[in-house]
Amino acid sequence: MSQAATISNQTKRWQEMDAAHHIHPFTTHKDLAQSGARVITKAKGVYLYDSEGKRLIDGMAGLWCVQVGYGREELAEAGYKALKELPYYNTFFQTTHPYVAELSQKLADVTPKGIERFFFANSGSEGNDSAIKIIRYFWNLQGKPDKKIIIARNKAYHGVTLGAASLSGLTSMHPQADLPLPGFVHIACPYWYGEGGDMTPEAFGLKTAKALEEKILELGADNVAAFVAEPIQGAGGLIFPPKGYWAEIQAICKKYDVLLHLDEVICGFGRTGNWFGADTLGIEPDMMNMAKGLSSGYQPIAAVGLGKRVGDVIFNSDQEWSHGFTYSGHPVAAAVALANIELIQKEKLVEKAGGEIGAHFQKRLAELNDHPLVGETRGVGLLGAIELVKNKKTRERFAEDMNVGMQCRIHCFANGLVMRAIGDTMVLSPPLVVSISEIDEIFDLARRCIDLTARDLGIS
Ligand code: PXG
Repeated sequence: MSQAATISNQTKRWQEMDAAHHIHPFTTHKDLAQSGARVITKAKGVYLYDSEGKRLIDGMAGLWCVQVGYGREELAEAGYKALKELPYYNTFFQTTHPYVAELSQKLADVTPKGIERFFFANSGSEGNDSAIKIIRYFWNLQGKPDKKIIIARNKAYHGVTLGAASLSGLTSMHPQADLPLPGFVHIACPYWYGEGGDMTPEAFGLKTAKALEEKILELGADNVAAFVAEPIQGAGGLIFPPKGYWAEIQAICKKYDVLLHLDEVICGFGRTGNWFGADTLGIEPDMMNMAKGLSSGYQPIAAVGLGKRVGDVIFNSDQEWSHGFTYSGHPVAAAVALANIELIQKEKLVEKAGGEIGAHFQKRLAELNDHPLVGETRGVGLLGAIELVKNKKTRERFAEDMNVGMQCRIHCFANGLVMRAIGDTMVLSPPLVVSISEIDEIFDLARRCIDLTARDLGIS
């Protein structure tokens, strides 16, 4: 992403300050210092603008989060009003405020049936860490203190705090901090395209679901507290569970009295064409985690939703629950989240993602299957993945060190499209406000960039 000699002095100054003093998430800083960070200065609708005035169409809604698009007055005004009226107060010590009370009620309305009570945190990671503590506390209150092991999946992404990173199954995250912590184990995920071999997707899905039962039996059901999973795995490569997978997983959880905690951080708030991934996939979780689309990324806020079983035990306890953040249910974040959900409802963004807009996105995505570099596309609603492969028939991959996905991503940036590369899987997750013509622009650019990648590789 070299921006070389022509960049302005202002951009250079920002890049220098940044290189000298800013530690970026998930970044190789040596490489960044050489190339200089791209400086994004403003955004509107589905478009980003950098400090050099270059326009990019944001095929990723930021980091899978800007459901309502950029620059929405309604959210800015809701935040401004709260900043003026109640810029801060906490929800500790028997206190509340209108913003968090109304947001809790709204979440009870839009989340799957049975999810009734909400704890607020400031990020998806904190939400999952809070969920882990809730799970442990629940079993302690139930008089089953041995029921503590949490099972998650390979390639899962649940965040970066010690607990959330321990849940995560992206193993590259673990060694730097000596993770996972004790008590977290991982099983196979239903990544049929990459790991399913000769099996049908359904048979492979069933096999990977049965891996949960095998692990529970190996550990002893009396020691297993919960299974934690994203409805559709996001940052691990957009992995869609084959038909039957979730039904089997839920039956296993019930059979062995293992709680099901669903991580809806990416799938929530319309992304899959329904309010939640649980709705799209027919999942009835005991509890769930939300962030990202909850505020469309306009404010840092997350929520852990509890169903009756877990919620009742904690609510009916005589003990104080010893957990909470200074900013749990922050008034400004809560006001913006509430305005965001109201806007999603008013503009029928969930219905659009599940209807005409989502259908057009999926049609354009599927058209890429004719490309010689594309092994498979998969998607639902406004989520889409494009697997770049060496051999379409055998599903053979390019060598990892060829960084084909990264090459494609570089072409995307150069051509004005933000498309994420997860290994050699290209991912799209645009704002839910995306129009038909903007979807066309995204896919026209995506095809051009995949063409350019194929040309680099000498494939036609
Ligand atoms: N759960 C899921 C399912 C996520 O996708 C988190 C938890 C953690 O949320 P916070 O707010 O703590 O980041 C996430 C976050 C990527 C990417 O490039 C994905 C995430 C975050 C950053 C980058 O795919 N997902």
